[in-house]
Amino acid sequence: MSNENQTLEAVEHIKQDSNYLRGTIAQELRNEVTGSITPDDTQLTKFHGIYQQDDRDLRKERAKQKLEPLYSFMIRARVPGGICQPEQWLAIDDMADRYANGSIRITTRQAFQFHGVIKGRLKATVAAINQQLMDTIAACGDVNRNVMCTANPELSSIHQSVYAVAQAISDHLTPQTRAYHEIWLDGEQWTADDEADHEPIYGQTYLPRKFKTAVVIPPDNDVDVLAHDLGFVAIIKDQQLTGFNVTVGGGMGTTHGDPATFPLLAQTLGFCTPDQVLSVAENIVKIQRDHGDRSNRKHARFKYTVDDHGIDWVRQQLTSRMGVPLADPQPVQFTHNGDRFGWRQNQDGSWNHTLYITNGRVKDSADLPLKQALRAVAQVHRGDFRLTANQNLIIARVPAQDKALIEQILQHHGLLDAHSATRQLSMACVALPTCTLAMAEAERYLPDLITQVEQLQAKHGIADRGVMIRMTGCPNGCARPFIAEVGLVGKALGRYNLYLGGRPDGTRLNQLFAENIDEASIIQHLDALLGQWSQQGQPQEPFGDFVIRQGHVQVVQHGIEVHIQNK
Ligand code: SRM
Ligand code: SF4
Repeated sequence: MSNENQTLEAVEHIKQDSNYLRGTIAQELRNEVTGSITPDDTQLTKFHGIYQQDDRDLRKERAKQKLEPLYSFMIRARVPGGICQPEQWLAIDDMADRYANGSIRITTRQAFQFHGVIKGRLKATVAAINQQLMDTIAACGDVNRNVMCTANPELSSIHQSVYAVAQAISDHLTPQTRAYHEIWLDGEQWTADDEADHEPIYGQTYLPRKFKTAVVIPPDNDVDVLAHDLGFVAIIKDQQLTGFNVTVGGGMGTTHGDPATFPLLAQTLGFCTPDQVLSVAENIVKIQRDHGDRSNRKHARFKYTVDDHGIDWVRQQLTSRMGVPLADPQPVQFTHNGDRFGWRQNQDGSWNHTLYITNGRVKDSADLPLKQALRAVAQVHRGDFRLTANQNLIIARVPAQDKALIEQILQHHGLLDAHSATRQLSMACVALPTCTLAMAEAERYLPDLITQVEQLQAKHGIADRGVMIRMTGCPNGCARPFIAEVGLVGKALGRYNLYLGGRPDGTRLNQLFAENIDEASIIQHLDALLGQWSQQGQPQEPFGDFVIRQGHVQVVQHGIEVHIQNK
């Protein structure tokens, strides 16, 4: 392997010494002296879908009182392709109250998150998730994460077969270690006499970094396939799935002020048939396992492996590992990366209703009993639910005879209120108070900022037009801000970098327009730009295209240009 002579990152040693992700997690869970776990186990629990956090709103106050931070854990449950059954929804709803902070978070990768789980409840929560035929292993960590799949298209046999591919990739790339069952599900305990565990795909040190896969059905690009390490773009001819274009090397995460880090869009590698998909996925993962940079986690994502070696090198590697080359890619066109809201009918006569969920947070508030409403829906719903990659929820496959009942429940709870197109397109990551890496607010702030943008749009007579605004509390890019028409990326409390120029189909990176600005300045810039768009924009011209045509930002050819301000 080409990693052998590198000075390894500390995490590599932790993985190596962990006995396939066991570490001392089991013992730590029994340690009642502290609400936290050891730093090494903190790294390892990520592979089990668990992040140690503390309430950042209370950090200073607790330090003043000489108390340890108020530790709790975030647990992420994988939901491949975002499909979940009503019984599972009811169980998730119950778990949120029983074990966590009462809210459910739908993530930008079609998974569920619970926040505020205390150490003593971790095991019961993971066990409860598994009882519902979901799991948390590989929801985080240096492995392939929850596999995404287009949620949008009206249900058809094509969607079913594409979804089956996403599920198969997910199963194929799930770590095999028995540690998960031992620690969380009281599975048979490993003893030193046992034959060693093994990981046929990953090996003992797993991947150099997280790895993300998405499957998409054009023309929708709701999963933002080009932001992924590995993508499968379904090619459909005469209502038949003929195969997939394979894309590699996308990713969003960057570090402020470090020009060696940048977002990248994935490039197309070739075309594979449905029966080649698992071999492609496995071998791409193995290329990254063997050639990813284990000496520098900031340079360890597959996007850098692809960028450093070039796409032809990746092609050669894949061909030599598979024994056959991929075919030439097929032409593809994406039209949109948002969701389709409201009622839409499926080919079989059943219905889907897509609900806008503010930043994916499902909870009850004084003005919107959202969690109650969805519980009431789940109690009568005979289809399923789909979590979208835009943090929204589809009540899917509603039999025609149940449509009025579901509508009545939604109406009764105030969920049919209209939202502006801009709000429906918006996304914010979690950020404060739970995210340890947040530099600024996102989820708790974006809704208010959108209200101000709505006022600007109304003032300029363009209230009905949608602008895709995505906000993150730091440059890690969890709400994929670098492909938004307007990206706001946290720099410090109350201050953001403003990026402009993404395309509303997820196929173009944006570029830095203004750095480290506060709310007044954000509003001032958007006021001027939206005013120009209303006056000088061509009919149907997206805002992202307009700002480029006007020269406010440039078309970015390579991710390295994203942070270069176009003066
Ligand atoms: Fe993320 C780390 C939340 C999607 C890039 N992300 C984190 C952590 C776990 C913070 C940490 O490491 O301590 C955040 C937990 C916050 C909390 O309190 O819940 C976090 N990421 C999220 C979620 C929940 C955002 C959301 O609002 O939905 C998303 C969970 C997805 C899931 O279900 O698996 C989430 N994260 C993403 C995405 C979007 C995507 O994958 O489509 C990205 C950008 C794409 C990419 O990976 O390049 C993303 N998250 C990161 C990074 C930067 C990775 C990098 O390459 O540099 C980090 C930090 C890291 O890994 O070191 C990070
Ligand atoms: Fe946290 Fe940054 Fe991700 Fe937001 S983008 S959830 S602040 S890591």
